[in-house]
Amino acid sequence: GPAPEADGEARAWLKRHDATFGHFIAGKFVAPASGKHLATIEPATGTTLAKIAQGIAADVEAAVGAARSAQSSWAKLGGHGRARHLYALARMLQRHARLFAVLEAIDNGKSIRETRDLDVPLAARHFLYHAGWAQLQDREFVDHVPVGVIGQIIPWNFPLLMLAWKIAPALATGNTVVLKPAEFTSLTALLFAELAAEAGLPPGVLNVVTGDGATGALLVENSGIDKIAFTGSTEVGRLIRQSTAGSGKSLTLELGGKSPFIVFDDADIDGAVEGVVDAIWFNQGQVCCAGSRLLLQEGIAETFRKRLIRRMETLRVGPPLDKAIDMGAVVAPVQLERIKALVETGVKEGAEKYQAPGPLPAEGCFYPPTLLWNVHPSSTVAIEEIFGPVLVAMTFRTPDEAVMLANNTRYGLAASVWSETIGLALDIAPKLQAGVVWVNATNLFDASVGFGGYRESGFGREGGREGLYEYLKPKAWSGRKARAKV
Ligand code: TXE
Repeated sequence: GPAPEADGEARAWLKRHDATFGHFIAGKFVAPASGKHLATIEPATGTTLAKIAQGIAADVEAAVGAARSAQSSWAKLGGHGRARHLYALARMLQRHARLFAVLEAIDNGKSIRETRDLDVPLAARHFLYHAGWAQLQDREFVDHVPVGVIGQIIPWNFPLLMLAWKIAPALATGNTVVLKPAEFTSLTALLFAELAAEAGLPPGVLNVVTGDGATGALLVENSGIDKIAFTGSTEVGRLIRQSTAGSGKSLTLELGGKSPFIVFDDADIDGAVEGVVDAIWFNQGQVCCAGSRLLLQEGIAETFRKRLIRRMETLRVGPPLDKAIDMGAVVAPVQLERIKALVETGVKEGAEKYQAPGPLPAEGCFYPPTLLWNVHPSSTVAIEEIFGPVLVAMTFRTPDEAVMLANNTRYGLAASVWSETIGLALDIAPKLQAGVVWVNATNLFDASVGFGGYRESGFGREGGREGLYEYLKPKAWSGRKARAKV
């Protein structure tokens, strides 16, 4: 196969920082107030990649203060001025695309093909898209003002892309940000902040405070924050909702999912099999909108199972920098253990287990593409988000039954419908309780489309026009001269 992607530039960047990082506050790295660091592990090898700062209240306070000081001049810069910065951030990502792609692959465990072709270009696209909105802002949004200082907490599955989803709309609309990346994957956020400052982003507009969940909780509780935007687990989302209740802070939550992938008898089966590969084995299944529940109409179930298993035989799991692999490593040992335990439960509760037979690397957090067949809708694995490369399959007879099974979840993030009958697809799509529905497709993301969930998948949207309003406050104003005669 092709040679693995060279990691020299990423290693050199780590070395330049002695593989030890402070927080990024007011335009520069600062040592953590606690003096304490956390190790961040390379999931494919289990070795320590770098040490990141453990943020405490003093760090959060300093970052919020820097964001507060920067906010009014950032807002006064106007839409056009901010657009220039957002374009510069997009160009910065494009210029350093390879460095970001390699660092992300090493830090997260995901494959270089994905970081190179999806994570980094989609992140750049997000800044370009929001630069466009920023330019329209001075005229199109005159009855809106920025929310202010935004605390943003992101997960480890798409570290750079989630950074982009969070900060691009916030900055475009005149807010400043304190970002808390996930403790497993903080490196691309730190690199981004450093290069953003070099690209001329004013100090304090983007601050990065690293640390674990305790640091995140301190950010949520900080009284200088006007809004929290969170992506992560439903459990933590619930805690954040409780702790912001009554505080005057606004909140958006993008949480877990258990999204249905519905295949009707008349679907293009090969297309749908490829769709499944994308839905559940992309990013090791660590995707909030992963199509993790396969619902098959009875007439094609057996054919589908055979073709899917044949396709699984071709999937390769291996080191993230190997360009020939289909799946890299899971993010951390704790996630690997969680996946293993849930699969065991699934089997105990009656599922048949199929796994891709390809070899796994001897070291590191690797788990094979897995199919659990004949899963009962009330089985644990049909209900819980596994957040790994594990697909659970069940069958249905009628379209009504498909809708009922699909909606039989506390989540409501995404859904995917496969049928060659347009009338059937158009009938089913509106009945699905999900914020995003794909027809004969899956896992499509675009900066211009609002993404977000219903029910326990959270509220608020990222991307599109609706995503902008999450970072704007309506402001009705009038004066004597403006008052209309009645
Ligand atoms: O998520 P957490 P974890 C789901 C998925 C996964 C499970 C556990 O099912 O298996 O969650 O993952 C910060 N106050 N998803 O534990 O803890 C944390 O530091 C404020 C789905 O890693 O939610 C990190 O930055 N912040 C999901 C971020 O929250 C807190 C993506 C997310 O971590 C905090 C990730 C607290 N009390 C996990 N506790 C998706 N929907 O995309 C933690 N954090």
